[in-house]
Amino acid sequence: RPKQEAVTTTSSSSSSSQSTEKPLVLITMGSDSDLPVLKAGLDVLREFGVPYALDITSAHRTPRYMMRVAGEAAERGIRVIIAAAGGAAHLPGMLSSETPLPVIGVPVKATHLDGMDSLLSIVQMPRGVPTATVGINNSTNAALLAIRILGTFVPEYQDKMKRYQAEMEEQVIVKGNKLRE
Ligand code: RP5
Repeated sequence: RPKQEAVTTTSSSSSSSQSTEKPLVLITMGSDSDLPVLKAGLDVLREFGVPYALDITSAHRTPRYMMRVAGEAAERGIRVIIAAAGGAAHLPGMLSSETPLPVIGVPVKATHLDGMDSLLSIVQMPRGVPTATVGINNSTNAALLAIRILGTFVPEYQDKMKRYQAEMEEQVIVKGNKLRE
């Protein structure tokens, strides 16, 4: 079985940020070498108190396991999948093809092509298999988008998102005020 990050072991096939709560977001990646890029997004999910599961599901090295995880995600109670991959980044799209859940792809800058290969591999999906795509290495936005999706049916997350946006606005205004002084 593919290696998993040692967080808190749950009864599922992955790990969760909160052992008592069922994960709502599955964060998976093509390789453990993608994990540093996902760190910022994991921090955001923790900040918002969103239970998540982590996994490694390579489209090329573990295709059968990847399809099994995708096929079982919805019945496990997962509501959004975040998938990071670099190079020929087929993971997010393949997950999308096997699950009815929203999938957010994070292109990872893993090669000499500066992540453009990953970005184009993820964003250019055929009609019928939508896969949201954030900027190269931008796991922060992947997590924030996942929380916005959860916020459509969990008021707590939408309230936290409103506060996050208000704080962000305030910080920029304060910086502008300082520049104008
Ligand atoms: C992709 O190949 C992974 O998502 C990773 O970004 C890249 C390199 O993987 P490793 O060779 O570091 O395992 O499948």
